Amino acid sequence: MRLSRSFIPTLKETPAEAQIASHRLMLRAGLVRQTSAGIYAWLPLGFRVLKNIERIVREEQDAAGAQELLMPTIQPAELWRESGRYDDYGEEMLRITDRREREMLYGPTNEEMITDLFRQSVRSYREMPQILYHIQWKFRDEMRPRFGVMRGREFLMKDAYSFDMDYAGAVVSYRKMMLAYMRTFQRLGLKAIPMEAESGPIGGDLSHEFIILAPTGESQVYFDAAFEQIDYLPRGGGGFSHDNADDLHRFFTQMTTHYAATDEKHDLAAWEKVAPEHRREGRGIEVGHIFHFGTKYSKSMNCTVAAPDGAKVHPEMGSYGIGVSRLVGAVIEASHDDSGIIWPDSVAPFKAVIINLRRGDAVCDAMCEALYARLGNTALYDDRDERAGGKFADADLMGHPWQIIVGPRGAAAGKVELKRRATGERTEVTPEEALGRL
Ligand code: 5CA
Repeated sequence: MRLSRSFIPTLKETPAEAQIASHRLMLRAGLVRQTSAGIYAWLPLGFRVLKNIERIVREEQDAAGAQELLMPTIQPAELWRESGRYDDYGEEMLRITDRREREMLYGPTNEEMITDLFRQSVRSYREMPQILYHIQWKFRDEMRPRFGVMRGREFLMKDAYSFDMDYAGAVVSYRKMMLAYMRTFQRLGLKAIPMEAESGPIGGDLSHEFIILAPTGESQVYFDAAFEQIDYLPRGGGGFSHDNADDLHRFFTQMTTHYAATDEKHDLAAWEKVAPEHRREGRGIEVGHIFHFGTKYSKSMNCTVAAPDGAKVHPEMGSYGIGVSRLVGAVIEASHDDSGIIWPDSVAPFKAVIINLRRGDAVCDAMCEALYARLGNTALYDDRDERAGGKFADADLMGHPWQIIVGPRGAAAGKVELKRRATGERTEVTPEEALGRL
């Protein structure tokens, strides 16, 4: 994309309403704009990041054997009356009446709807187990929407639902999803820690939150530094496989042996057993939450599957959420400096920005155009008629992993400057070498 033709409305001033770095930077770099309290429009730069995160989440769900579908945002109230959650959900639920006076709602989550779809179609143990997921907008009329996309009212969630014949099967599904989560967060450049959690309005007896550290996090968290050493994506094989029960057991044992807890579940006696140099504590942001809730919905909604002996069994269920839009903010919280965002390569809206320091100079223009032709839509070309300082500041603010800086002196000698945003390291190279490095 040519910056001169793009819709990336950056701001020079720091918006007064933004209290935390990610919110400030998302507004300043032109990623989002608020359209109502807690509701945001995703502008081209922000939308590219959202799509990249969504793609990684999807790839890891698919790799774990979950199947993608898409359920609607608007749901009938009857389904929620069946489960008993229509009244329980309270003011957070946006209730809507259609022209025929039918009660509808904008879905805050989808346990009821997936259970309904499942009970209509699956009859036999032969079709089990199943894990289904979608990536869809949710609405929760949060009392205090804040911190930008971090706690919005409308937000994008990946929610998966597992159906198993028995508890042992449900535990395998739960572990598979947990592994998919750790792989997902590592690919996003995040160190997320699974912490035992309360299951709240979703219900159930087994639940983990996935927390990343950030000074502006909403809860205080404590964990063993051993988590920082675990590699969920080892190159050249090894690691844990989703399809191997021993691997899943070994994985889950690691996740639950090392100490990790939010303040709600913090256990001082257990904490004191962690070696002092291994104790990590700070504020945490919840980027995912998984639940095993057994037959809570399959029973209340009369969903049954025939077992081999013909008996009708209520499937054991779990649900698994990732805050896709929240992750855009969370990645920025984890990776920024005073000048702006520092995108991990995996989610960056553009791999690189080509900065033309002397627009109108034939050699600079030709070199930039040639680079841009090679990189295409994976690069942003800053072809604006602006002073160098402004271009550098915008490039740092937008946080592209690489900057290819083309100035008249270097260009005359067939060289560009390649800057790595994360380290600030600059090297003089030929355009060909620069392309090779990206
Ligand atoms: N049905 C379950 C799992 S599918 C569920 O709804 N879980 S949840 O309530 O914990 O939400 C899942 C994830 O969505 C959270 O971990 C969080 O990352 C994200 N999330 C929840 N509320 C918001 C919000 N108001 N704004 C942005 N993200 C949110």
